[in-house]
Amino acid sequence: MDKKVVFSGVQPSGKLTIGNYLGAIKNWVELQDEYDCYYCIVDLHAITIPQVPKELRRSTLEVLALYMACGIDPDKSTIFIQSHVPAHTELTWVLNTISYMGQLGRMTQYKEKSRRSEENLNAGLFTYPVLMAADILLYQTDLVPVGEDQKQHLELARDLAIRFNNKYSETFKVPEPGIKDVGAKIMSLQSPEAKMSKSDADENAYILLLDDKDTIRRKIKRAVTDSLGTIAYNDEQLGLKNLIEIYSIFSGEKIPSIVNKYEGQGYGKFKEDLAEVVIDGISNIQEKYNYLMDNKDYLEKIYIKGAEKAEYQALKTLRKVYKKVGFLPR
Ligand code: AQP
Repeated sequence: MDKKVVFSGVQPSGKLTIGNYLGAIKNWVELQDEYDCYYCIVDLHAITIPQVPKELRRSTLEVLALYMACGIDPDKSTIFIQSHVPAHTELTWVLNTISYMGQLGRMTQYKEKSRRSEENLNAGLFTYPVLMAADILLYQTDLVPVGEDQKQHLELARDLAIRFNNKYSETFKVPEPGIKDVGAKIMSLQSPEAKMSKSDADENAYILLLDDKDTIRRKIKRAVTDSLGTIAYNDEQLGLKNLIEIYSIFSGEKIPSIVNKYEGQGYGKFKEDLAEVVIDGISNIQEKYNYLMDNKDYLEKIYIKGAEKAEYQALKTLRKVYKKVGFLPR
């Protein structure tokens, strides 16, 4: 029997945070044996925000190396760069024609990013979720492992699949979201009511997968907590709640056991230990990453092979779509 399909991606729009890792990539690794996985570096999405071309090229390679350093195995999963498979933009065009302006205007990420990008309020920001739907639907995806912030976009991908199927007959699989209970929304270390984001202007708000040990210790020490001074896991102590979740996922220790262990102690000791847990959790990734970045020829082979495999699958779906909408075959 054919394996079910997984698709997910990360934008090469800056260094990856532990939010990207805990909310997405770490979960991807666990799916590789059971599913046919497509893991994409979504560079077409990244240019909806101004990028420096030279840095975008470098970031794309860095994200590829980070995927592999985190445990994505190119022998098991297809790793590729979005712009290398033109079917993504071609399907986007078709899906644009069945997307409603009203629904796109209600997307939270569009509202937030357009507020932050007033001088660059481009149409790409608006149609970003349609491109994301195309990414997913091209591979007849069953499951999309993402963080909580992508839930609304995934809902749109499902709507578009159903709308197209109803209009033209069964064509797309309707994908399911794969969102974990813990770790799906790692919060900013400086404003724990906002999500940790790699494009945050305040670098103390996030921990990067490539931060060095002292930087990690410093950022965790400075993380905003509260004045209650007691270790507890609840919604009144959002900063602490976030730190406890990070501790739990990296260490594998259950949340009640962590709270028990630090009960009666101040935040200082907990933060010190948390820093070491995070450092421990990512030092292996950093080592592998450095090795891979010294082997760019190898990385190139991986993304060329990945694009070939992805394109083969993507074109199967695109041909079907073109036929259904009435395009004459070449
Ligand atoms: N804070 C987070 N907690 C849990 N999961 C997260 N993800 C992102 N931030 C968190 C998940 O990471 C995957 C890739 O995200 P992306 O790079 O495509 O875009 P994003 O969601 O917009 O992430 P950032 O870090 O906030 O990027 P910028 O700052 O460039 O916009 C997704 O599965 C996402 O859910």
